[in-house]
Amino acid sequence: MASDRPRVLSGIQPTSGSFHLGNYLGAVRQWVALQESHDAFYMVVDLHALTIHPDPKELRARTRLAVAQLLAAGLDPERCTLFVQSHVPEHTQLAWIMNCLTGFGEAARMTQFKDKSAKQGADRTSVGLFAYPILQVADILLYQANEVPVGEDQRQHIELTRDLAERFNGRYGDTFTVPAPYILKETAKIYDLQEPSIKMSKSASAPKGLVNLLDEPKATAKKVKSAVTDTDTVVRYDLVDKPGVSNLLTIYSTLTGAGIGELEQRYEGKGYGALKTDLAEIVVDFVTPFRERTQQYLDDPETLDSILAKGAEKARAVAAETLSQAYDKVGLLPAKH
Ligand code: ATP
Ligand code: LTN
Repeated sequence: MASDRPRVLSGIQPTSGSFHLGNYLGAVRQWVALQESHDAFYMVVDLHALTIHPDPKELRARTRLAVAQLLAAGLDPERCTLFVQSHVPEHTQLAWIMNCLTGFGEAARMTQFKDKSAKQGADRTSVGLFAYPILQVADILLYQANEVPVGEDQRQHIELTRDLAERFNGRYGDTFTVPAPYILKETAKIYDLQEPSIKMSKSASAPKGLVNLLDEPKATAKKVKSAVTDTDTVVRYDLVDKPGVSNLLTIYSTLTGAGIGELEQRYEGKGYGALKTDLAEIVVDFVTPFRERTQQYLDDPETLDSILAKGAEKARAVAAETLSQAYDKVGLLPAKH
């Protein structure tokens, strides 16, 4: 593998029966592109998923499903390292070191934690949810990643990663690469089709606002056609005054490669109906083969398992090396074999 390439690393949770359009356009699409130019590590973060107490059978099934969807989206195990987080025990080991380096107040300021714990109430919020971003820090630092391709909602967690890498390096000597977020401006935040002021999200969106890639394509077409726009009729990109239309233009532009300006011209005088009808067809043309490919991977669990076994082996080689450096730096006594 070309180790002179810059390294990228990212992860996705197996917490849903399907990826949604926000996951794909905001993150996974970039993962696919970056495997051509970078030394790429991608994982399904099953340990992070435990913070929402999934049913054990469902978690196992969704972990496989997430891998199948990543392959269907275009990840190629010959071009990237694809693995499951819990197959590499070094993640939780480095997480402990990072826990000890993080201030309580610092962790309490993470906005995703604040939002989620406020929704659930303090009694139902686990220490795991509190420490979630710190496990993510360990995920990234273990691989000495230069860049982390994610959506805008993850920016604060990458900031924390940078802070902890610098703190560790300052205290114990240079050990970790300080990573940068890789967030594409155009697709950093895909919005809910019904409530274009909030991000499309598996946990916060109502079904009509959420496009799941594995849904029945006909139902998806209907959702796109009934997306909320505004009372005007002009197709123009304007996130402040026309968030609904702008979101549709972003999705259209990213899936087809057409520029936003070009689309504004194409739909001049035609109104929102034409835009939505065409976009519905574009989305259906995208999800239909995606569903088929996902199913094919699911139908062949042996191939899936062998991809994951190779991925874990490659990941572990890197992770174990970093962990042993970190253990040594903080002063843990090495075990003699
Ligand atoms: P939740 O909202 O329930 O926390 P999610 O729908 O954001 O979950 P995740 O599994 O947390 O899904 O996200 C996986 C990746 O997809 C992350 O990189 C995240 O930034 C990105 N992502 C999620 N939703 C969007 C969105 N609406 N627009 C752009 N990127 C997104
Ligand atoms: N919190 C991330 C998932 C995640 C991640 C990572 C992303 C866990 N570990 C490491 C990038 C790098 C999310 O998408 N909700």
